[in-house]
Amino acid sequence: MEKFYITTAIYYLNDKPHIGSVSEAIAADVIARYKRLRGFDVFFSTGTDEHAQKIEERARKEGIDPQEFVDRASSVWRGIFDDFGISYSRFIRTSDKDHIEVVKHFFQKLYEKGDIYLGTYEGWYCVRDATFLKDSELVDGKCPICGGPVQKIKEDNYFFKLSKYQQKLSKYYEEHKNFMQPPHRYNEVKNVIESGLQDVSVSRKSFKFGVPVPFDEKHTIYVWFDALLNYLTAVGFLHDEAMFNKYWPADLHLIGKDITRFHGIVWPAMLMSYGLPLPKAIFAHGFWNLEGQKMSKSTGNVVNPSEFAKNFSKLAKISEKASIDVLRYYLTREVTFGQDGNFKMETYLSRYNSDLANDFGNLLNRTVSMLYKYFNGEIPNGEIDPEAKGFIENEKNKYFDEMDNYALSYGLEYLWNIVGYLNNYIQVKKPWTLKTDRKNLANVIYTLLEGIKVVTVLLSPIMPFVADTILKSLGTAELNSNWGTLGKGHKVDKLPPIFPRIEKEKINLTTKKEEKEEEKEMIEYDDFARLDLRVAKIIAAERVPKSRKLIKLTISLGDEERTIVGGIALHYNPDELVGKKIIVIKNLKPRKLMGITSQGMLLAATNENEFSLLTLDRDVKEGSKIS
Ligand code: ME8
Repeated sequence: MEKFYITTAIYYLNDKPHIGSVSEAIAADVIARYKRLRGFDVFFSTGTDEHAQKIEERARKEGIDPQEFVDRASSVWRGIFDDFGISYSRFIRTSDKDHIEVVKHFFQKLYEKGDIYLGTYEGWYCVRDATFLKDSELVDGKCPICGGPVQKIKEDNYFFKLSKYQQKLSKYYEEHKNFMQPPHRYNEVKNVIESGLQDVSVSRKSFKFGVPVPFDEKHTIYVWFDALLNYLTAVGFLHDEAMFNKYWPADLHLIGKDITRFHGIVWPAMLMSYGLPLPKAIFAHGFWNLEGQKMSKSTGNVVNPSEFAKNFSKLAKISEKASIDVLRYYLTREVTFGQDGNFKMETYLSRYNSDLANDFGNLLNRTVSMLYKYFNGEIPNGEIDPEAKGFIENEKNKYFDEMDNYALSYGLEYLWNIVGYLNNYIQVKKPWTLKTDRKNLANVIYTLLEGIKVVTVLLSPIMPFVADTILKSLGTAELNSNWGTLGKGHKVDKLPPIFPRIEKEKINLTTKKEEKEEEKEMIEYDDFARLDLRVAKIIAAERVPKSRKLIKLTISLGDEERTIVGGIALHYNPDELVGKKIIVIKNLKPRKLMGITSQGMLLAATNENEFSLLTLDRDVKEGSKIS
C-alpha cells in the first residue's frame, strides 16, 4: 500500500482556535480522508507548538507553571479538533518527551557538524510570532506579520549556518518546481533564496521555557528550530526506525502563507545539514478574513468555530455534527484552495441554502420519499442506468483529478455536477409517471440511490459526519465509491430533511438584491419595447468546463448564429436542449462568463423549487419577434 504522510503546522497556544487556524486542520483532514479513500496508508500529524516566550509570560501572569498552562491549552485544541472530526494519526505536542529528545539530538548533530556556532544577535524580535526581524522588515516600527510590538534584543545566540545552504537550496528549487505550491508561493520563496541568505539565530538566552541547548544549558533552543522538528518526531524519528523509514519524507506539509520562509528555506536547510531527505511538497494556503477584516484576537475579530457551529445548528435546526460538516463544506467550497477567503454570514447562508438544502438535501429527500412511496422504503431490485453511470463516472474522475492536485473547491464542483445531474434525472425520468411500469421505476430509483451513494462516499472527506449518517441509512458503512454495492431489499431509514432551508428574511439578513426587488417601479410600454426579444433555436449545447451551472449554447436567430451562456446546467442536460426553441433577449450587451462571450440572454421561469426555459406554445420560425 502506498503511504502518504501529511502534516499541518503546529499551533501556538497563546490564542484559542479560530476559524482561520481550524480551516487548515480541516483542509489537511479533507486531504487525509480523501487519500484514505483512494487506498493510501495515511499518516496525518497535527498538534501544538508550546515552547514560546509568550506562553511563559502568560503563565506567569496567571500565576501558574508554564507546563500546567500548556497542558490545559493543548487539550482545548485537541478537544476542538476531535469535535471537528480531524482524523489525525498523532496529535503531537512539542513538550512530548520523545520530541524533546529529538530536538536535543538534532541540535547537537548540527553543532558537531560545524553548522551551528555561537555569535551575537542584535536586532528585533516579535514575541507573538517568535520571529527575528531586520530593521528593514518592520512596518511602522511593528511586526510585519501580526502588526504587534517588537522588542530590541542583543544576546549571545547560537546561529545556524543558513548561508552555507543557499546554493544547494537554489539548485533544489530549480530542480523541484512543485516543492512549494501554489506556484506564486514557489516564486516568492525562490526569490528570497536568490536574493541572499543570512545565518539565523537558533537559541535564546532570555527565557527558559523550552528545550535547553544540550551542551550549553544557559541557552534555550529557538522555538522554530524546535517546532519544525515535530514533523520528524511524529513519525518515529530516533524512536521507531521502521515507522520513520516507512513515512519519511513527508508527502505534504500544509501551512499558511505567513510561514513559507521557515518551511521553504530554514527547514530544508536543516534537513540538508543533517543529511535527511526533504519533504516532497509544501502547500501554503491563504488566510481567512472575517467580513472583510483581518482576523485578529487583539481586536476581537475572530469566530470561535465550536460556538459558531453550535449557534448555526440551532438556526438551521440540524444536529451539531451536521453543522460542523456545513462549516467544513463552506471552508472547502468557498475559496480556491491557496487563495485568501472572506468569511461572510451572507455567503454562508447562501451556500447552505443553495448547495446543501436545495441541491443535495432535496435530492436525498425526494429520492427517499419516492422510495417510501413506491417501494415501502426498501431498495428495489433494479438495474443501474448505464447512461447515468457513464456521466457520473466521468465527473468522478474529474473530481479525483482535482483532489489529487489539492484543488479542493473544484473537486466539489464536480461532485455538484453529479448532484445536479441526479436532480435533473428525476425531472427527466418522472418516476411518478412510471407507477405501472414497475421494472422501469425500480431501475430509476435504484440508479438514484446508487448515484447518491457514490456522491456521498466522495463527499465523505469533506462532510464525514453527514456522509456517515446517510451511508448507514442506506445500509452501507463502507466508503466504497464503486457501483452496485447497496443491498437490495435493505430498508432505508426515513431521515428527517437533512438540510432544512433557512429563510434568510427570518433572520433579518435581507440582501441588497432582494430589497431592490421589492422597490421595483412600474414601467412604460416604451421601456418594454426597448427589449429585442426573439425566438431562437438551439443548435448545439455543451457544459462550460469547471462550471457547475453554466451551459454554452449555439443558437440560430434565422439570419445569424450566436453563442449564449446560460445558468441552466443544474436543470437541463445539454443533449435535451438541442432542437428546442426558446426566447432570448437579442439586444443585451455581450458579457463574458467563464471566459466565454455571451451574446444575449435566454429567458426562464424560476422559483425556489422549479425551473423551466420559456418555449413556444406553437411552432414559430426562429428569429421571430416577441411583442
Ligand atoms: O505559525 N486563516 O502557529 P500559529 C488561515 N506555531 N490560516 C491561518 C489563519 C487565518 N486567519 N491564522 C493562522 C505558527 N493560520 C507556528 C507554526 S509549524 C512548525 C509552527 C494558520 O498558531 C497559519 O498560517 O500562528 C499557520 O499555518 C497555522 O494557522 C498555525 O499558526
